[in-house]
Amino acid sequence: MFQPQMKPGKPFRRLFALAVFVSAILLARASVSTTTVEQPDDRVLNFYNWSDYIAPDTIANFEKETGIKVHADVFDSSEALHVKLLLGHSGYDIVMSSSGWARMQADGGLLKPLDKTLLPNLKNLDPLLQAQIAKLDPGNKYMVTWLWGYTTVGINVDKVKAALGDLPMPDDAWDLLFDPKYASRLSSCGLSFLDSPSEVIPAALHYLHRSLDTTSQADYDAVTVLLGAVRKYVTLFSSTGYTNNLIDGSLCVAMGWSGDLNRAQRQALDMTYVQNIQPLMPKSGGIMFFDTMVMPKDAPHAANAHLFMNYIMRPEVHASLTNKLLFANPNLPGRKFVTADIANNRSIFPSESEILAMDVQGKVSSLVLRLSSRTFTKFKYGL
Ligand code: N2P
Repeated sequence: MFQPQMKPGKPFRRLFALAVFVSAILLARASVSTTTVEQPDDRVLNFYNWSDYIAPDTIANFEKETGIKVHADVFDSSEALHVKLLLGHSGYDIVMSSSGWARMQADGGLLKPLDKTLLPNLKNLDPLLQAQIAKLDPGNKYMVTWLWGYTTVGINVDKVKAALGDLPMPDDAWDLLFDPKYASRLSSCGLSFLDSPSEVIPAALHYLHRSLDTTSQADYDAVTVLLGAVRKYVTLFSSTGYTNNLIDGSLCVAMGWSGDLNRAQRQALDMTYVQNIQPLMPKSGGIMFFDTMVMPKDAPHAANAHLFMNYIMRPEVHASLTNKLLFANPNLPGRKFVTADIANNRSIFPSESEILAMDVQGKVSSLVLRLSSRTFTKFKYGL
């Protein structure tokens, strides 16, 4: 049916005026959200962190002091965080990204650079570690290190000894997970892997003495063969619950993170049926990671994000994270607030030679992501 063309009569003019008005408001709001100037009632900070990765009083003390309300959500893998950032409009002001991922995210325009004038406590961070991070983040433009640690193997000493029987412990702890000779015996007392490509694949590449940043299909094929040979012995894929399973005795060997395994060891000592849990330091080295606070490009409360980061870098606050979580921190004047038994524990603060033996992942690329996620899916689901 023929529709008469709308003439710019009175109703149309009113509609047009309304549209201009609405777009002006939207534009004004957009410009507020891209600057660090906040309204006095914007007393909010949206924070996206790994599970079990903050002390109980960290947020409460910040809220009390600043009147800023912190909304905290958690994730369990770098992949999950990356998807949130790619989709955009997450609403988060600070997210906890491991350095190799954060580099890729900065290159992809997903992050907002720091305003260092708002971060005077950066002076507290160990210059050697800052230099290390600067290899990925030149000029330390985007990342503020929260904590660092390494991926390794944790065991229940008695159960592993019993399950191995006449087989002595291997020279290199990674053998417990990657060599079928050991894994086949340990399956009976529970053997778990972390549940994400970006944790399992680098450890497997390291075990095979390949570069963690490789994009060669042959290297991923070798990983597929390695993992395929132990798949039937894996009883659990977990990045959170594995510590409880070690503590309750339903797991005897787990790929896990240094601080989480150290906490499991301590918690187990408080139980009625004590499980003797031990985080091991593989002779060939663990996989080192730096978890860093970064701001998404569209962080709505950037000024509050800076306040929070500066608060974390206070010596006592950074030390309290380490005291609670048993992961190392980069804060030099904070060292004296770290309890002596933690500061002297080599599985929390490894020796220089242990650090030198470790592998660190460089910048993650989309090709590495594709290759490792395909390889991990084959491993986990046999696809
Ligand atoms: C703690 C999470 C450790 C983070 N549960 C590993 N990058």
